[in-house]
Amino acid sequence: MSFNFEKVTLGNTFKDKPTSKSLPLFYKNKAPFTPSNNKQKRKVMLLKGFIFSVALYILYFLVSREFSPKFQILSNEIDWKAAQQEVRKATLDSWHTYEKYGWGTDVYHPLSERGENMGPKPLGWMIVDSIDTLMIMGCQEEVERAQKWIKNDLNYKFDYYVNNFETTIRMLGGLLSAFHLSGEDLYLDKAVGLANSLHGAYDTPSGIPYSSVNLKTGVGIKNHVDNGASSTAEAATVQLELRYLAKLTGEVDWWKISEKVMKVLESNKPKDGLVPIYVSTDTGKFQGSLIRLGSRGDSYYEYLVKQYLQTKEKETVYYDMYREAIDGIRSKLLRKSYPNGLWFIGELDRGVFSSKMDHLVCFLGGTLAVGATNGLPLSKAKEKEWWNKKREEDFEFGEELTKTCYMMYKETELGLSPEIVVFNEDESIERDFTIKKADTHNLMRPETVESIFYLYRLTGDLKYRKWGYEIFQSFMKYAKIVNKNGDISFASLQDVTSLDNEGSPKLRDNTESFWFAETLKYLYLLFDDTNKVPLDQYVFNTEAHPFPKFDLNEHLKTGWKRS
Ligand code: DMJ
Repeated sequence: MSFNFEKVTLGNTFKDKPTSKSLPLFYKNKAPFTPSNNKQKRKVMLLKGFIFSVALYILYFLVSREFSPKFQILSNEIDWKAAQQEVRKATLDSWHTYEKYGWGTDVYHPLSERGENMGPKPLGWMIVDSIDTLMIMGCQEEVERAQKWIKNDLNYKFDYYVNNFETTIRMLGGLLSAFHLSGEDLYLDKAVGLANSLHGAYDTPSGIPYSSVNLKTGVGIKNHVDNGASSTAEAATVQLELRYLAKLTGEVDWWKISEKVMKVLESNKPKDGLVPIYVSTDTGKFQGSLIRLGSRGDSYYEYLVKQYLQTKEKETVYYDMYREAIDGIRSKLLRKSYPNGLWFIGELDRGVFSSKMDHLVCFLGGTLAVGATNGLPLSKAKEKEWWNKKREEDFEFGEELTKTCYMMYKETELGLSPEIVVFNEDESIERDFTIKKADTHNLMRPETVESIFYLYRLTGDLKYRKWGYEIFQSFMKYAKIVNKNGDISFASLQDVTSLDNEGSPKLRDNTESFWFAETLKYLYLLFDDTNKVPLDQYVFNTEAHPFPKFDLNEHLKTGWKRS
């Protein structure tokens, strides 16, 4: 088999190299040296030496203030190529352990060293979600084994109910990007088979998909809880995948069913562009009043702007909806914590604000940044005629939110973020956020390193690489386990606020597939100097599977207008 790595390195113009903006001040402002005689020359040199030392000291002072003693090592030079190889090695080490003890199964338990399927047969949860990460990292042998497994052991026609959204973003998304990166028809064939099995989920009175669908019969079923409503984010986070499938196969139906969902959601005329997190499959009306950018709400906002980007900024209807939503988030959900003024996004229920923020919300920093620049480096975007104050503000918002998310790691005992924090606005309390006992876990989620990756790519500011490296180091220190045979795995953490009585991290017996699909991929790309997967040519789906942007045509174009 052959991989078309040409494709992933397309547009290899080193856009992510630091720009002059990120160079030290003394380097940028260096004046031409024109001494009139030797004595004067020596004086000038001495003076320069002095200024240089002072500048170095100030720089050192600022850097060591920024990074707490825990991360002091990072004030020294980091070899980014080596950092990238460290990420690749961590990926391969843990992948090999999965191959050894859990090969082919959907769920891997690293403590008990066993795999398990979710249904009667495997869905490829681990392998399909991870294969494009292995391709991007150039892990040829591992990809070959995964491809063989997909060819021989993966068949989506069996009697089992899957979650339509999760299966679409992870499995369909994984197969489509594997097809794009490798050019192997196998992946597209499997993607079409899977999409056909999922199709029944859209067969609802409103067009809003059911939460679950039977792979064999194609019959969709309503959510068992929440009055049968689907999550808004789940309904509105299948569009990138279905549109790309339509583009590749020419089957316009995929385009239409995904577009219909957006039209129905929009017909609710959400106030300030903010949507409640449940929607009825019968009526297409929102249910309840809880609004948040965490679970069940998050990727609705992400896919608004990404649908616009995917189609090379031609479908402005989605940008309009996004614009409205971001303005709504800014006016209704954005606040600053006390004492350090960290920008955070709270939740709203029946108009009542709560300062709780899920780690899941951390995707928004990167989305805001890439949405502001259309995937161009910030300096280039600023030269475009479409650059404006709103985009400038979005970018700043993205940077501030990403800083907050980084602080959610930096401020815990283990240097890893909890699942949820509660921000403080009370001036009598000297802590920016607190963590409830039930929320101290960390599933090795990607959202913060995802945003850090976007911001590094778009600004070239090395601070972002350093932040990403710190987080990676914390995973290496606390989530990594080595068994008696020397096999390495990474496990979710039960509690990022403390160690157990023996001084060891408290772990959960689970490795989420998004650890491979997203967290490790974004870290690898963060340290990449070759602009792999250029952001002006690709959109990442919400599970970090990259799809190329493409042109509309007479069949694939916006078929609706805002109500
Ligand atoms: C992933 O499956 C996706 O990133 C999704 O959008 C949100 N949750 C997980 C990762 O945290």
